[in-house]
Amino acid sequence: MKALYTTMIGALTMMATYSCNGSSSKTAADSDSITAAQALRARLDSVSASGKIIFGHDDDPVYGHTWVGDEGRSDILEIVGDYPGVMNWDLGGIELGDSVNLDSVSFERMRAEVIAQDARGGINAFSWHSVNPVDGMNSWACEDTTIVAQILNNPEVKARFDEQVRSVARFMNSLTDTQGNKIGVILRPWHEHTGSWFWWGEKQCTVDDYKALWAETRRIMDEEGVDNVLWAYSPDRVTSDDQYLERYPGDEFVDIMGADVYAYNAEKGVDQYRMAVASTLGAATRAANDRGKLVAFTETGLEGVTMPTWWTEVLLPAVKEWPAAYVVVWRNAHDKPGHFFAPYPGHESADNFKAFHADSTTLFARDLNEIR
Ligand code: BMA
Repeated sequence: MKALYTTMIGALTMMATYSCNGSSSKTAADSDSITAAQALRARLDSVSASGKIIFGHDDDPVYGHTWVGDEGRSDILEIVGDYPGVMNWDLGGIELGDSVNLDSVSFERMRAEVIAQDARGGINAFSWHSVNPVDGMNSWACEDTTIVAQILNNPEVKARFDEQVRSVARFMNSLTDTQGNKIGVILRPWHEHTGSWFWWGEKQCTVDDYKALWAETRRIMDEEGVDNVLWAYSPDRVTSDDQYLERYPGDEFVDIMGADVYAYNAEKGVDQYRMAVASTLGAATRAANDRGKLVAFTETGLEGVTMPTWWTEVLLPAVKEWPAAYVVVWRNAHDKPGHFFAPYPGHESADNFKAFHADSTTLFARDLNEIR
């Protein structure tokens, strides 16, 4: 029943998008009848239906492999002449009231770039490497296996968690375009929970507590009136559909079935990567099809892109085999020389990335501007 309802809403919002596209320049998000989240859902549905995939990059316009803080730059733009279609941003640090995130990106600049990305037709997604509300240690401090249980059962911790989530809600609610319309975005909390490297990981909380963490997050966000968010669920690599769905919080909380799968090693790891993509993105696809949800390859990449043909020989075939609405590669750090997942001008995979961009399957910001 739920799946049918969701599909109908998707179809209705798609009709609204198309009717708005006809004679006026109004976008679906301008319509009073649907939320910015529903309008974004309709756009992503039409991308999925076309069999194409949007390319995305984390922190794309705020720093690159050799620069930081410049305006109007992007390693991707400097190679292919266009911005990625999806930009991922990380909210880690917003829960502390900090003005910059955990990677020193200012939230003011982030908001400005979200607005700019939306204006050029692109899409924005968010992850959240939050500190824990027990002792304020970062996401990766996972020795304490009681954090989630304390959020749910200890009133003082719960109150601190509540305020952390509200700080995210305020940021989401502040994302408006120049006409004052809310911008539809994707939020992907409590990600990679099938691993055990974050305080919300598999060994750090029970199945029920993980699901309750999601429910509590949604309850608070709904209470704050956040209606411009599509919610993505994104396990790290899994080996079965059961494992993919073991901690799934429920159809009422999730819009996008995601998958985070990294390649570990260019020489020996390609086959293993293909298998991990097949099992994890495959599980996401089957789960999404059963429920009328979207599919996204929410994080991937080969650190240092150590294989010059990685784009057309590994990533492109993978996304053609497992179609998703978008694929995001992680950041090009400016202060950690080997920590990059997209090419930059002069990198040995840059030409191959041009071929990936030129392939008719991949969509970048300009392509998206044409289909809104
Ligand atoms: C990780 C690394 C870290 C970074 C974090 C949040 O995967 O890139 O350096 O701080 O993501 O962006």
